[in-house]
Amino acid sequence: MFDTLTEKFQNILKKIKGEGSLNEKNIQEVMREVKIALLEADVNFKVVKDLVENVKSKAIGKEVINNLLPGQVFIKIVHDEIVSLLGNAQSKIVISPKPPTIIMLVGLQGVGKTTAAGKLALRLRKDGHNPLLVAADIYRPSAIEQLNVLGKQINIPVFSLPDNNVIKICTGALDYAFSYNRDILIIDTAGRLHIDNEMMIELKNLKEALHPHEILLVADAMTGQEAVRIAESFKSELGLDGVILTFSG
Ligand SMILES: Nc1nc2c(ncn2[C@@H]2O[C@H](COP(=O)(O)OP(=O)(O)O)[C@@H](O)[C@H]2O)c(=O)[nH]1
Ligand SMILES: [Mg+2]
Repeated sequence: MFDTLTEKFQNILKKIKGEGSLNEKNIQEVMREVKIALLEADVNFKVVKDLVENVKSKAIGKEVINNLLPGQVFIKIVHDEIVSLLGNAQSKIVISPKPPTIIMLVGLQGVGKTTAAGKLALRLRKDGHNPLLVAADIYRPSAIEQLNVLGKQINIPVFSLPDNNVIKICTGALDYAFSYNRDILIIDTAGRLHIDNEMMIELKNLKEALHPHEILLVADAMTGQEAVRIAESFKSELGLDGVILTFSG
């Protein structure tokens, strides 16, 4: 999603870079294109409206008009607004002072949980941690194997048990982490095609048993407003500490 958006913005910005001067009229035109691009990317209408208003008033306020490099000033204003729209605040994963830190990855089937588990493990290892991947997706026969293969590729241990009780698997993983000094558990949970009660109950039980430090939702950014709806649902049912967006496009 953001790739197409970035491309569209680049084209729009190229156009205004070429303008000798900017005036209220061409600012209006550019902002109309920015607005269409954002709406096509399924960004919430109200968010788009606010962004366009902010940029317009800042552009005029900062005297983009008559500036020697109007395009540059304007580009910076638009850029800053988009960064703030997508979220300025960078929050780090909370690492528990008492290891192991437990991170639960949740989300619907096929959104990229297992892949994200691997990426997260790599990132945390770079930061000096010793993560352990935990195979808690017990319904699809290939899911455990997929995590095992991934773990081998990136040389990070994977904990699994031939058991159909996810709580047992995860407490087993905790014991393993204590014994082998793994300071972070990344739990790859099972998703479903749609939000269903059974999945939520399983996740709630797991949460109650493990007291995870972080519950992160993995969602597909390509699904736009649908991803927002899913996030809201997980947030109210289970509670979320963060979201990992994947891009299937
Ligand atoms: N293009 C793209 N594909 C992804 C991304 N994350 C995962 N995938 C692919 O999406 C498919 C499902 O991913 P997987 O991690 O198995 O999803 P899970 O069912 O939620 O565990 C796999 O074919 C992945 O290679 C991503 O960020 N971008
Ligand atoms: Mg998976």
